[in-house]
Amino acid sequence: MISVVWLALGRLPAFGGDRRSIRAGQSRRHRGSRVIERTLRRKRTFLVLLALAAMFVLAACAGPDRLGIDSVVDSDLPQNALDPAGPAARSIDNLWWLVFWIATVIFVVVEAALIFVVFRFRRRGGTDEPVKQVHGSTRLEIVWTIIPAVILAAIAVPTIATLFDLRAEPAPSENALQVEVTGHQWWWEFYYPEYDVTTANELHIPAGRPVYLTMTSADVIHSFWVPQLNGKRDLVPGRTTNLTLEADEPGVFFGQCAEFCGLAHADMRHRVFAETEADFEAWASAQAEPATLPAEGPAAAGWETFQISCASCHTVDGTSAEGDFAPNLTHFASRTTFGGATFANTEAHLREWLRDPIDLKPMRPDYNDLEAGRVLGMPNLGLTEVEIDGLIAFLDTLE
Ligand code: HEC
Ligand SMILES: [Cu+2]
Repeated sequence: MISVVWLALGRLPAFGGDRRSIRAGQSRRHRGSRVIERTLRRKRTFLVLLALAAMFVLAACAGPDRLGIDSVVDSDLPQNALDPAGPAARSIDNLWWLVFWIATVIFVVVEAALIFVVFRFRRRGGTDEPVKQVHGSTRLEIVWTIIPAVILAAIAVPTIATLFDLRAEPAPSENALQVEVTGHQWWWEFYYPEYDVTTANELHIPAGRPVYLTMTSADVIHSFWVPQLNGKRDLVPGRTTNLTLEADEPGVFFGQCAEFCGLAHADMRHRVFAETEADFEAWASAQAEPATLPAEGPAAAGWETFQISCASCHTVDGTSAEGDFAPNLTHFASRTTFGGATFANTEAHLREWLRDPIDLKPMRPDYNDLEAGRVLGMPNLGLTEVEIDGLIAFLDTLE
């Protein structure tokens, strides 16, 4: 937004240096130029006002929490990278502050020198004598080349050290938990090979123990980012990349896809639930259990509908539903959110989702091609209210 304002100011000749040339022209061409200058000034005011208006409109984009998804955390800034909650994020934070303070000192020194020079050497007493020129001074040129070079070299040392530290795979002695992450347009798949557990959007990890993510993408480039736990790392189709997460204490940490990946990029979020070792083990072994199918009632009717309308895309472990194009729903009821961790997992949201998924989340299922392995969202399946009741009852059994 600031750059828009600058653009508005900079593009107009009636500002800064160009004004002088207009003045010069004015003496030559008199009234005509004065009219031009007035028009330009009006246009400039208009553009500045326009940029300010756009700033307020865009700032209003962060709307209220309509879907109730923020109730899990009690922070106004759940994605604050300056509030690190683990060793990797802390080392980034330390580096950030180091650079910040160095930059602050430079800023103060340069501005102080600037102000001093402006006042000390200002034009006095109406004399028009030219000031002493230092243009071409070799000594000055060398000094102001060496000083920044030394500063940059000094900053490079901790920066590069931190980069290598962050990239290092945890030592075997650290007993890292392995998780395979796949980015999809527009949701996250998490697979725990040790437990043979697949889940979506909500990553559970043991606190105080490193978690080594091995990541790839099923379609376009995504980027995994949980600001309180580590920096960003891209997920690239056809390649694997790695990232280590570690949380000091149990807690919930928010993240989101940090690389524009198409229509619903903004709704491709994730949550990390850091738990005590015991809670994590309990969670993992519950997730490893296959589903038990309901024998009767609306839930059983829901399972019938599921087999017809949903099983081509979704998997429910331990059943005939083995679709490989969408979030694994075996323990869907144990998740707090769905749809890229964008909607609280409540009956009301689920009903809206099943009536028309695109109404909740912008997706393009009209481009789906299951044969080619391309899925760009969940289609509107034209379900009746009775079918939806059954499906909700069925999904509710998947704990
Ligand atoms: C053409 C494939 C397809 C079919 C058929 C399909 N879905 Fe989906 N479904 C998806 C995709 C893709 C997503 C992920 C959407 C997203 O978040 O971007 C999804 C997400 C969901 C979610 C949210 C899961 C989560 O954890 O985020 C639920 C619940 C769901 N579908 C239920 C159903 C039900 C019930 C049916 C059958 C009536 C069904 N789906 C049919 C593709 C499909
Ligand atoms: Cu993405």
